[in-house]
Amino acid sequence: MIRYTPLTAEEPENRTQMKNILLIIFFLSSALQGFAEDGSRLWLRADTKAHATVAANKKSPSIDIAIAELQTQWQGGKVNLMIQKGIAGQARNDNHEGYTITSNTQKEITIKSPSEKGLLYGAYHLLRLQATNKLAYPLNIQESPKYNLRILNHWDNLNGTVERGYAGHSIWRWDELPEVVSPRYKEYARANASIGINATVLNNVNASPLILKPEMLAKVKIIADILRPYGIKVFLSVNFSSPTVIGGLATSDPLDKAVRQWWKDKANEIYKIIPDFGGFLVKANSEGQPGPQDFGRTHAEGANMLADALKPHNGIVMWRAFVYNPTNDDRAKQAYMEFVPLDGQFHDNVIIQVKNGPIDFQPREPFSPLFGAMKQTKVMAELQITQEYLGHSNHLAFLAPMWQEFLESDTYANGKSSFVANTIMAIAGVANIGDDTNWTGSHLAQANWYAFGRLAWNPQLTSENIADEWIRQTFSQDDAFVEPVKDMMLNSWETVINYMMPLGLHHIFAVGHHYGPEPWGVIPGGRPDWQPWYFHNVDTVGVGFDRTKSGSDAISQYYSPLKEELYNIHTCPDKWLLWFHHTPWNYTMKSGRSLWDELCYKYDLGVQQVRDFQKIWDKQENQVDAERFQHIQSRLKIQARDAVWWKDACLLYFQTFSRQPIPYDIERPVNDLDELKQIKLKISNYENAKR
Ligand code: GCW
Repeated sequence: MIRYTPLTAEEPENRTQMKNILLIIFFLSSALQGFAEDGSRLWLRADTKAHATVAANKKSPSIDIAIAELQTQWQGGKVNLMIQKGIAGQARNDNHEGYTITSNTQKEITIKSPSEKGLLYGAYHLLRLQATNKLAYPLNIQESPKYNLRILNHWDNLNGTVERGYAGHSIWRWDELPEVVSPRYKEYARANASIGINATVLNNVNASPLILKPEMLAKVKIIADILRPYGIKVFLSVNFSSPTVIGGLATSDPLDKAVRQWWKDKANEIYKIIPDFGGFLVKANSEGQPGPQDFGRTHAEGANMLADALKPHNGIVMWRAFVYNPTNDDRAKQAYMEFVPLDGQFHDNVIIQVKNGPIDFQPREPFSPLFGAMKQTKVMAELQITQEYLGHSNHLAFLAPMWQEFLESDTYANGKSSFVANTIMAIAGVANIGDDTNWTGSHLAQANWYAFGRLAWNPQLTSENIADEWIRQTFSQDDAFVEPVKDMMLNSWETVINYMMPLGLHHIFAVGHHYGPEPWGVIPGGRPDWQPWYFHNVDTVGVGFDRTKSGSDAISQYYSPLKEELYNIHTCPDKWLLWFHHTPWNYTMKSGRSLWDELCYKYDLGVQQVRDFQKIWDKQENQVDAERFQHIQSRLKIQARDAVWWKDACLLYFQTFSRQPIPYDIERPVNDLDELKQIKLKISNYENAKR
């Protein structure tokens, strides 16, 4: 018999009993459903009640973290952490971040690395194996990252907004720093370290010169101090006009002596307070940002000036190749035209940061021809984790398959097989992180942060593997949950492409917010290369951008034999057809259908796939806590509505040119084109779309 203790002596016994019964019912029901979950713990949700024995042959802040993580979470026997120079094989890399994990028995495990950071990574590896049920003894693991620099780029402004951020405000509280230090900085560092991210750029590439003021640097220092033991270096985006704007100089010309001195002094000032500062990220002469061309100088002259200032401190410059001007030349060609002639002119601490595709983070792009083209220059890839063009944090789009398609693309540089992954020496990802409790605006978008880190460490990991790991750590080990959810995630990127921009269509977004469809969009007086028609070129003959010799000939920037494959409309892969060819409506596709019919089927398929996601997810109701279940369910509803919006808008608009019926076996439009044209979402570059 259960006896209830009265809450207070004064309360009548039956009321107290009633209260207690209610309390018990509440606890029982939350235990049955699992506790309410807000996503704040990301994929780091292991039980922390272990009391493991951990020994180390050195003491340091990073090793202390490794010890604490293992002590509280490791359920097996003793773990030895050993700094050891010259460990073997694959665990070696220039950065000394590799490690080995070995065991004879479950009772004793040894993690070795030449560096403290390597031991920390090894500890997280071991805990990941435990959290995903993948421990298999004896352990004999050798790991080292493919790239030495695995860096997040925050597009966070000093006023707390995040450009193309869909997870609330910036996590960096500049107004409170340096006095008030948010606990989130440490949680952020820990999450990144657990997946091998080792650097971060704190502020937007559309950079305010004010970031370099002494009072801001004092705040940056606090963040750098917190991230350091987690093996994360801090970088800053800088504005090329800083010498003029905050230094009071008459010019910011990179060949001017006083300007060069200003940057040297600034670098010295930074390194005095942040001795391991990483360096600068620069967006120059792009979308209105200042740059060396304002003074008749080249990108190389601009980058080298900054590189010279950073060089004595071992700092680097990441100089972005995202440049394009309203000229007569195809926007897709411009970065290559600008940068290839400069090959060989950049100093060795400059890395050119190139977006994965030649335009701008579209749902799907072929790789940028700059990869493999610069033989004497260091090149790194820039991926976009935040879903600027993939439905913001409303739509499910697991991006590992996109990044993998990119990294595995063969550039054929130098006339031989040469994958993108081997042409680059670092990877950056534009962060999808904000101050929302769940960090990324939606629970499922956390998987993209996770996948970025894992792929930057090892680009050969499969998307399936990454999704599996993430789901098991974040939600559940139960295969009945893991398998369908993994399937849904793995199909989600292609699904978004299907209902937004199949067959190589690109940039037909509503101008400005990049969320909904506006293939008809016109910005009166605006740049041609910001208008959707520039990209789809629809007419009564067909649709698509002609990048063959009869058009812009952007294809010529690729190597043989890829070039020939792309020139030929019959061998050009369907997924890029309308990227490279203005294709007639009646062109017979590989499926045997006409282009028009194929387009209709693709859009329809996208809609059906999202409906399937809803079914898959709704079935999981008993497998997952109510809070996350409902959150994801509501996001999928938005996605399903948006998919229909996209399908109807694009098909009804393109139909006014194709003048053919939408095949009768697919779902009929439920909207009218004129009504769809009236939709004007009022969203800025700084918020998630609400509809
Ligand atoms: O994708 C575009 C975005 C801009 C962004 C720019 C860039 C930071 O729409 O918001 O600016 O790319 O990458 O510089």
